[in-house]
Amino acid sequence: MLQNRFSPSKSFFRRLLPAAAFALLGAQALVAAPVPGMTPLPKQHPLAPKPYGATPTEPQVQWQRMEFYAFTHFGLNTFTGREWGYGDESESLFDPKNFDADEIVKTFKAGGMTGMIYTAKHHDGWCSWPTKTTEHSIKKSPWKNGKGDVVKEFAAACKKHGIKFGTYLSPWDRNHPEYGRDGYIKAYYGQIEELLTNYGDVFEIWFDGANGGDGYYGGARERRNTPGGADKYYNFEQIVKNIRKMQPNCIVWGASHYGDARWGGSEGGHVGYPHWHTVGTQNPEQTGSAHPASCKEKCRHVVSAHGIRGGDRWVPAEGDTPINRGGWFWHPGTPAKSPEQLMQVWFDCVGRGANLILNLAPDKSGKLDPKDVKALLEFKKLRDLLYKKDFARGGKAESRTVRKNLPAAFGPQFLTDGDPDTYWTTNDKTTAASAVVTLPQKATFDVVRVREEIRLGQRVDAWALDADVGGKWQEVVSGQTIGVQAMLVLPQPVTTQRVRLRITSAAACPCISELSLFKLPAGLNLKKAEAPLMTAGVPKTKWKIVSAPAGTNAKAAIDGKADTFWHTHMKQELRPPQSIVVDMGESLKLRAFTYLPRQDGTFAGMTDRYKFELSADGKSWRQVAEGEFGNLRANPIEQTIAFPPQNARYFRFTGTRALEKNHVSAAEIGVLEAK
Ligand code: FUL
Repeated sequence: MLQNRFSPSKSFFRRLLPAAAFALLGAQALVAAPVPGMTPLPKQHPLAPKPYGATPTEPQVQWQRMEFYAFTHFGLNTFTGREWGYGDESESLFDPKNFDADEIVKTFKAGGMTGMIYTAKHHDGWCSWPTKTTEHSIKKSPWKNGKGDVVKEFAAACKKHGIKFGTYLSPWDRNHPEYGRDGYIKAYYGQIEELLTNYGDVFEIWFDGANGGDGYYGGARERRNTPGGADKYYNFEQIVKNIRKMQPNCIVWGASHYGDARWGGSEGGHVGYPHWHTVGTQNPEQTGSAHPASCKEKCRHVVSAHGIRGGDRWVPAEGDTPINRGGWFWHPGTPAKSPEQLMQVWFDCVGRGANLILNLAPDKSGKLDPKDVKALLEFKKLRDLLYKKDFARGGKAESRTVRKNLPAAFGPQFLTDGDPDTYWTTNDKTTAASAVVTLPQKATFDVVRVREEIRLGQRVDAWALDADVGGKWQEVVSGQTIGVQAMLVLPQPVTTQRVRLRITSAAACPCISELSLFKLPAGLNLKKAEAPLMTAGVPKTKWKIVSAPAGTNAKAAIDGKADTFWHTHMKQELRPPQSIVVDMGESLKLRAFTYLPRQDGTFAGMTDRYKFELSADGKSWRQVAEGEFGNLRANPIEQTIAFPPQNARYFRFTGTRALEKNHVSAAEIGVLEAK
């Protein structure tokens, strides 16, 4: 059959004949220039529509098809229970007695993941491979007598099990004495080079946007920034050029707008809808990476989540989230997200055209948490059930609107052939069109998935699906953007044998590669939003506020409700430090306290540095913990801070610094008893 694509895998001729011979046969003979190490994508038909706006590179197209892979946070934080190490942690902490990269990667594969990204270095600066660039590395750790290399073991396991390996190398380094100066840049470039030249193919490298702040910095213990901004300090433009030479297929995540992939705008995994794969590089407010004074954090989040319609650069989103509700690194006893919630994330991420990177973190022994593994495998089962049958596949598709009257090349039959490289398209001036699909059998479905041929750009603004119900067309769902895919859940299941896809608005003639219909697994209840995790600690029934700044709603910090919060911004801001003192009504042996940041999506007064004190009588106090809640801005989840078990009747929580503005807030403060 003549097609608008040339399919190397399907064509036996391709192996036998040179391209010129195909031209004579009249098929789409031209083979795309192969990208080293990648199966080439078919070349476009000579009469295909011209690309609209920004388009993906070939590695981006291949990457956007990976859909789902693992994130693995594993390092010194695993042993300290922190989310952001300060940089002064001892290398001797890293000793995971039962670490087995093979077993972990096998689990990822069993979970349907197509790759993994390992945090080779997190913000604490500890390198999990024997780098030449710093002494703060695995060489000084007792694991394997300092001869170990976690990067090497993960890379080898991925190769063995046939999934792709990627890495995360934090630009912010809270250990390095030269951080914030030129000396660090040299070391950092060296680290990139080591990771990209010594471990085989790396499909993606992450340049995290968390940058600058206080840290150990070789003993200076001070606050350091990135002079001139992160872009300038690291020179991401240069970094990306270097990477292209070392690994041309490697997807660069972040790196300002020089990279190939962007953050999805939340650490809940979901991305925005409508969802554009493009961003604007000409206006700092449209890059989704920088946050200049004019573009506050919110603007960054919105652009990351939604992209920019008609943006000049293809920088698709990746939604990231930990499977465990305790954070990115392993924390004892914290629960996993439910498979139902993971399914909702799937729809709100992959179903909007983004890739999903789901974190599973090994514990201190080096093993994945069984709760996380169970959730991953149940999540896989649900996806298998969802995708078990595409009711549209093989259906007969018809349309009056076919490009150049060449149905063999551009007809709607490609909608149901299961091949993402073939597509139905129209004449250039047509921006609204419809196609009717008669399903092989009458079917009941409640999920529709549509895909655009993204190599020609992202074109569609609006579409709808109609079902033939008793001989009449009835709209059952409508969507906005499509891109790589748009997968929507219908308000209720529909039974029919005929559907009509209507593209109602597009910036250029639509190029639609697939239409699929699925049925949600029986009994599945998608969970829109899960209540924030609040550990059931000591019951608060006997608790009384002893003191708090006058006029502040201190009770909101101990009312057991996540949606109310105490804050010290009354008529004017009460600058930190600000404290709250609680009488628990009895003496208890305590081992930890919990802090739930405000959950209303804003950062004013969100406390990222704290002090925690205990007292038997409410008069004499001893400090049991002091420090930082890491990563609150991107992931404002409950924080659990452990301290040596001890008796107390009173506690005093003090917020000593706020993320934004100048006051202190808390949605909830709790304590955990020692057994
Ligand atoms: C964030 C980091 O600050 C977190 O610790 C984590 O690594 C997450 C994936 O990215 O920006």
